Amino acid sequence: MAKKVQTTLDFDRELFKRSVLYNVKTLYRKNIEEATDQEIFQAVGYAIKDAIVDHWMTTQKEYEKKDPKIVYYMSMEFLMGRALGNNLINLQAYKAVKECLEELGVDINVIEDQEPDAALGNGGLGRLAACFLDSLATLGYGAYGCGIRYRYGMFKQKIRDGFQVEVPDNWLAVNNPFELRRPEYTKQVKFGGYVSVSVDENGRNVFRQENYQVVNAVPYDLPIVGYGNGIVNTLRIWDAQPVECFQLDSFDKGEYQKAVEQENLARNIVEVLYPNDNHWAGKELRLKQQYFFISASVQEAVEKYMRTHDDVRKMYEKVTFQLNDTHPTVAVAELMRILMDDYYLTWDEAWDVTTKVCAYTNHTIMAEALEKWPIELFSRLLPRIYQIVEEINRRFILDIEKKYPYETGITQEKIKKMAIVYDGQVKMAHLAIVAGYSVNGVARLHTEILKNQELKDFYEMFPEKFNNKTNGITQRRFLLHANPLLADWVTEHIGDDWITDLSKIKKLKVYANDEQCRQEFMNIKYRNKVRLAEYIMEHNGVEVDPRSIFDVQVKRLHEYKRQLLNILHVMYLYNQIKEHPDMEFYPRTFIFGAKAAAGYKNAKLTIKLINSVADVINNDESIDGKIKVVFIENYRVSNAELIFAASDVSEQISTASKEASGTGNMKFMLNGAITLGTMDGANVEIVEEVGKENAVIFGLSSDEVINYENNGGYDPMDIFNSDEDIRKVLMQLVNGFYSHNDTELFRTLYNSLLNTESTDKADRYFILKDFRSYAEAQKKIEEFYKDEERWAKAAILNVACSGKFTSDRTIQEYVDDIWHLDKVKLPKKKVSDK
Ligand code: 26W
Repeated sequence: MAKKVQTTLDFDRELFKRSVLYNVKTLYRKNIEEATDQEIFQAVGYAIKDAIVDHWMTTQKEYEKKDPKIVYYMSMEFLMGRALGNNLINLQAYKAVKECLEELGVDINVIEDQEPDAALGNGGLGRLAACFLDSLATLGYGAYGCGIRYRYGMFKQKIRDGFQVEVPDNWLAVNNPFELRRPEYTKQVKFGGYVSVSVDENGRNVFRQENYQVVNAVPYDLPIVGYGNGIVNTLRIWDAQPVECFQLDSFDKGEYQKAVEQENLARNIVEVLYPNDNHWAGKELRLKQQYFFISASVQEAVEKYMRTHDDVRKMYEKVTFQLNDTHPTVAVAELMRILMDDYYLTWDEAWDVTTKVCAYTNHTIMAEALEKWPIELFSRLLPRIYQIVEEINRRFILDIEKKYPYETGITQEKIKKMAIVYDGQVKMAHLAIVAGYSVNGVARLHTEILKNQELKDFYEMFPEKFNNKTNGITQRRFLLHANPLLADWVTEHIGDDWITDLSKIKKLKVYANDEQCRQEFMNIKYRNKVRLAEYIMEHNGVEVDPRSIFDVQVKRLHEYKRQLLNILHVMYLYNQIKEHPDMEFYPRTFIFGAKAAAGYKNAKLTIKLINSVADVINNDESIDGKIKVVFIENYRVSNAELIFAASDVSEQISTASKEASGTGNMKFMLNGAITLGTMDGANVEIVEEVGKENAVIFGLSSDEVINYENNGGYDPMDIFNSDEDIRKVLMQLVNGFYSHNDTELFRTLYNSLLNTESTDKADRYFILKDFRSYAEAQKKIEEFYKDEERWAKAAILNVACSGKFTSDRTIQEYVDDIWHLDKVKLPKKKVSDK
């Protein structure tokens, strides 16, 4: 008899192995020795999906029976990463499957590596959505993720000659064994045309969209497995299909044209994820994508509710929509449209439902990220939706006039700042705030900035809507799956409660004082560094020493995140070592990973700079390998899991006030890295939890930054003129030192820091202003690391104090304060032990 393994899945080892062999045979007419790794991945994927489907059906039946309130998490992005390993973890079947595969002569790591990442997102916002789905299922809340099944996800990044090259991510090229096509839930989505108004027999106005183009939205469901509780929720992503309308015998020229356009619309709409992070490009196709998945999702939500209820006016009792940033905000008007045009609710009735259903999360204060659609485009594409938005705006302006009557003298100013439609534009954030019953930021500091600066006027008008929900991450993926050595070590010491209740991890604190534990901990870190060093050797051909400090900055490339500050500091250190060859220096490996939006010049140039610096420094034998610089190609969820586990230093160095929260910072902390950061986003709360002696903080505060900004910036030339070391580094950008004597290659980076023409454009992100403080902080890191005992203590304390940053806590707060969902428990099944 095989060993007993605790799983919620009625996990039968023999059945699983038979199922894998059977799948290999029927899918590929091969036996397992003949099958490729990819084929075995497919076979394993289907075997696991089979097991999930039973739980999926049971869960959905239970939801039908209990009729709990559910949340629709509406998001343009879900950055799921790989599904296989995560599903096994949450089914509590990982170890059993690993052993079964071993018995079949198969290495589970090799099989996991066959799966392409589901990279349907850019960065933080998309990965947050994925963590939230994991937590919702684990906590037993009914939830749908609603999104788009992009044909091409986030581009794959290749580095050629140090430059980023974007390669299409054809993630569906082979086949996704976990997805389920649900054509029976197809919806029609209408674009363009015009709106006709007529009066029906009851004297009601009837609004009809005419002469429109229509696209079919076909859903694909992905299972979201809760940890150890048998719950399986659904991520529903929509594919676009042309409607069958070619009647070859009966069309005139106009119809033919329209049919071709319709088909093209369907073909284009879900083609590709826009690879912009924090930058709004205003593309027509992007608005089409937004309305496409929102219309389909809202239609489905209303229909689903009405299948088991009879009064749509009470929909808010059972349904809530969370809008993940403003990208899904057309949901507000789409819900109004359906309620009024299809269910004949009055405006006031529809508004009552809508404003009790929709809630909005803000993820950024970067001005260039704000969505403002030109009226011309918006009304042409979505004529009925635009009418509704206009009416919402008209009524909102009446409210403004009531709150700030004309005798106050500020009415016009308020209207100008707050109107939804103004100056030829539709402002999506304003629509989300006015129609939403909740507006939340994603870290305490971020929410305060929203209330006191960015959204001050709205806060004044609707103080009750504003609340904070500090982000979190799932420890199931980012510790249990990503770092099995540390996960096992934690469990050995404090038991496994932390997997579903991360607050328990504080029990680790006492072990920070235990010499043997510290050694065990550092040994695990070392082994994870070896694992990453092997990955770097394989992918970069660079040898790095796992005994050096692994100093890591991985995140999207953006000027406000200041990868440039990091690499300028590396250039400075290199100068120091060259000038003082005998100075004390603890070996350091600087690791970067980042994708730049395809059209973002300075970001792409920063990647080139990092690679150029790497080239020079890594090949300079005179420095004895004291510094290595590595740029990890194609940073994504799957290699992130390796990277966090192996990091000593977590670089979180955004200009204070700019990073809404950050979530990478939490993943590093959970894996025992020390934060080197500014007082920005969730760093503030990280330091609060772990204590400032266990992190290294530097730089301007967010108040100081905002102050400078309100007073026209500062003059970086003062620093350039007075600081010789900084000047030398800056000159190296334009004297060809890192560019084979090409003095122009990095000129725009140089100009972005110093542009002598106007001070307000120069160094917008306070890189030079913070440089010295950063360099000192880096020096502290070195001293800190050399004190092995203190470092190990601090690293363990970082793990032990990470409890707050689980997305389980975040989701519970959303449930308590915003969603008010009912928890569902499945009847416990007996665990089998075949
Ligand atoms: C319209 C273009 C665009 C695209 C993406 C604008 C804005 C975005 C996102 C809101 C950018 C984003 O991912 N923001 C990040 O959200 C994370 C989750 O809350 C935070 O942790 C990050 O600080 C924030 O930058």
